[in-house]
Amino acid sequence: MTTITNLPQERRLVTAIPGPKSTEALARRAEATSGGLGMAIPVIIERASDAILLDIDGNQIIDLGSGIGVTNVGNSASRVVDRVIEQVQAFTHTCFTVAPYMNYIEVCEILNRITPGKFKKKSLLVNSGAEAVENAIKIARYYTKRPAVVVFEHSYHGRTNLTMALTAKNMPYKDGFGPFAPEIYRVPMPYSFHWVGNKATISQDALAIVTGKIEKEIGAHNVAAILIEPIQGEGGFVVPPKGFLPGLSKFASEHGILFIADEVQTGFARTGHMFACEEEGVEPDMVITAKGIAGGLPLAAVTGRGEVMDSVHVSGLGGTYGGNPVACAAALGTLETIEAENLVERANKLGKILTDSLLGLQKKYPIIGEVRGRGLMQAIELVMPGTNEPNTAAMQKVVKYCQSQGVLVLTAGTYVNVIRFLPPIVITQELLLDAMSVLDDAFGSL
Ligand code: PLZ
Repeated sequence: MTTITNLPQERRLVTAIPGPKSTEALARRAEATSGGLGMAIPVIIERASDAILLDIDGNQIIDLGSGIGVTNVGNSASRVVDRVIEQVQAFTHTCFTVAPYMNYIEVCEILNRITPGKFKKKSLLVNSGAEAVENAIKIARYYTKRPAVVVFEHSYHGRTNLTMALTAKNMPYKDGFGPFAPEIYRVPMPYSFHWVGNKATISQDALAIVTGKIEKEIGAHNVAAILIEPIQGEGGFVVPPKGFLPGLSKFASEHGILFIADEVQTGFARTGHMFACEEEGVEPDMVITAKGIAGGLPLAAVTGRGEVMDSVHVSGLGGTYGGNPVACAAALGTLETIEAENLVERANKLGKILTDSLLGLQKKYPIIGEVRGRGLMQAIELVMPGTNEPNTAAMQKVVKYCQSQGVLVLTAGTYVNVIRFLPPIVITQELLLDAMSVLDDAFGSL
């Protein structure tokens, strides 16, 4: 059914970046769109397939960002496109809470089955990661009848009022946008690269600090939920030390606190598991998903214990577009692709190649302070050699160089010194290695 012709999976530059057509179009962008919007690469995209973005000047750019961890199955993946076309021709919208339809139910059935946790689960579909986080907190407060929510340093959960409060970093997310929602308590995150204590005992030490704060400063009986990203995304791909998440989840269940995993960036095969919590067998009471769920169409979900998800009164949850049928069709195509193309396994296999490349670069270039992450969610943190002091200037130069050579990489990090790699999981090995050789040249050019 698909009529699109896929782009050859190769990097090709025919103009400078940005080329003349993009330059002209970007002037219109500046004139027409809010100045509050950022831009990672200064080009205008005409089409894309798998891991290649084609700009309006004819440049083919390697995508190592997947639109921030969204197009895990590749851009315009054929199963997604086919199902979307079919759905859009059938009907585009009824509102699930007005007149329900099957693919919303099917997506929920799959989420209930594939998210971690061997217990009865139910799901709610919404439009964005932030909206899913908002709903998870609403439901957790309703179920527990408690007000407080515990979140972590370096966390990112969204840009709405509640999720800004949950997000750690001031600039650019929060500065000037307050006042923020109350009853949010931030606790330390075991970020080993910057941990000042003993790194050998970081997991136990951090757990002791976090649980101590919850008991002494908040009162565990006041806490509705502990909300955490199993690998922090925007914060700089901070991987919690082994034992931390299981310890936290155990503490939560001992105190009637719901353990909520924000798998918005880590979900859907990204880290070499379907969900990052699986790495240590953690079974959250609620899992929040978005991004990779629907191959680029706006969809997000809250999946949780049946009794928690059912505790809310009828019509207490909803929204006009949540679980839109076209987005649900895309999700079914996405989930089918992940399974059919063994993308969990592929994220592991390519992840090893990525780790090897990055560790190789670290040996050559001492400004790479740390290589971390799992599967195809990995990052390098740039420092002043021999220290853990952030090197933002080097990060900016490397990113700019990569762009000029047709490689799109994203940045991250509380200290603005992390380059992250989130390629589509379907990226070819050749393309990934080509991008790594450009990255090598970028460091060489410093
Ligand atoms: N939770 C863990 O990573 C979105 C933000 C991009 P939305 N991260 C990308 C930007 O600059 O706005 C994210 C996330 C985690 C929640 C969210 C929020 O998801 O779909 O962007 O609302």
